[in-house]
Amino acid sequence: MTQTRHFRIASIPGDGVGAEVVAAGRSVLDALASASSGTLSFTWEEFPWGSDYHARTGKMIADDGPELLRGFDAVYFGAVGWPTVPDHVSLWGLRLRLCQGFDQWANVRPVQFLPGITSPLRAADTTPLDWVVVRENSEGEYGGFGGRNFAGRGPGGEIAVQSAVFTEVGCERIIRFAFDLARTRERRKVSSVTKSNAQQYGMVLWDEVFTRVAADYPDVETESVLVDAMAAKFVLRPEDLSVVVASNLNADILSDLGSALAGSLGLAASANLNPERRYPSMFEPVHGSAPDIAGQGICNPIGAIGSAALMLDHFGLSAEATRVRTAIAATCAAGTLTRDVGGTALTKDVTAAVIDHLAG
Ligand code: GGG
Repeated sequence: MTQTRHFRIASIPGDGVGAEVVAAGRSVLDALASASSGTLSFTWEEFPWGSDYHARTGKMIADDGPELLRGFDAVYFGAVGWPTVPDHVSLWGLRLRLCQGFDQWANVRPVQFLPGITSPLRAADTTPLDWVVVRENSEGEYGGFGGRNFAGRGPGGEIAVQSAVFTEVGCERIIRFAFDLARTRERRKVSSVTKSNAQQYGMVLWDEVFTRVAADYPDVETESVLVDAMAAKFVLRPEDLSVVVASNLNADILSDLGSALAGSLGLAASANLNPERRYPSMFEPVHGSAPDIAGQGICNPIGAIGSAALMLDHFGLSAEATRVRTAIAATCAAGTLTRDVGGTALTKDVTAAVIDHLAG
């Protein structure tokens, strides 16, 4: 008898276009379940946290929010950020609170060139490129350490300190994660990114850990590249990349660059993983809340649908994840594209096309 695989997903649409793209990803997964003849099912519970919730309560998430989420198989997240709440308050109050609270220390951000989409780098019909940015997601520049000091200083004399924290354990686990991921890819290569010539403590520790860990993976090619040089390499020699591992801030910036080079930030998917599975992992498009286009039905749902595919991978449903990715590629190849990638299709058109292509 075939077993039904059932997953409970907490959805947090968040702010702006978050609601539109989460609805899109959710309907793709529901379509997959409907077509599974009862062998796959998802139940969803939606949580209304974000900047509107902040306007009503003064908080981005309910006090017992993390506790409520703990029992779910995954969290599916939209976007955070709205002009009514300072960005550092909304980010720390929701996304970073969940990532750090659930020890989602590995943020996986694939950079994928899709058929039918012209990138600033290359024509739509050239061989597609893909690489993965692995972002340290728990410490580094986003550790939250620092402060502002007014003491004894007059106007214009304030000092603010923002410390980056690098622990040997934190560096080692993300670097090993990157090497393990490289072993699953055709090109077994890890590029480590720091700015250790200028940041001589934490990033030198990162470099040392990278060299030590690399010795355990003699079958994997390696390189250590400064972040400024890596930004240039993304543009000039992207075909030389496979897995790029970097600190929280550097990988945040590089992954946005990668998705822009692939055609649009709206295409980029991500997974915030707690690899030990002690806590739920969280899946979200890389893009933010896009207040300029929110509510118009024109945002690109591909990043969120790709994030749903990463969630399927996490559930061990790799065949289903591949089906979703194949349907995304077919949708783009057929020219059903939103405005950000040169088309005129609406969010709902792209979503419906992906669902149609699921059938093969
Ligand atoms: N869906 C991702 C999102 O809402 N990102 C907003 C943002 O500013 N993120 C910064 C970060 O990734 O740390």
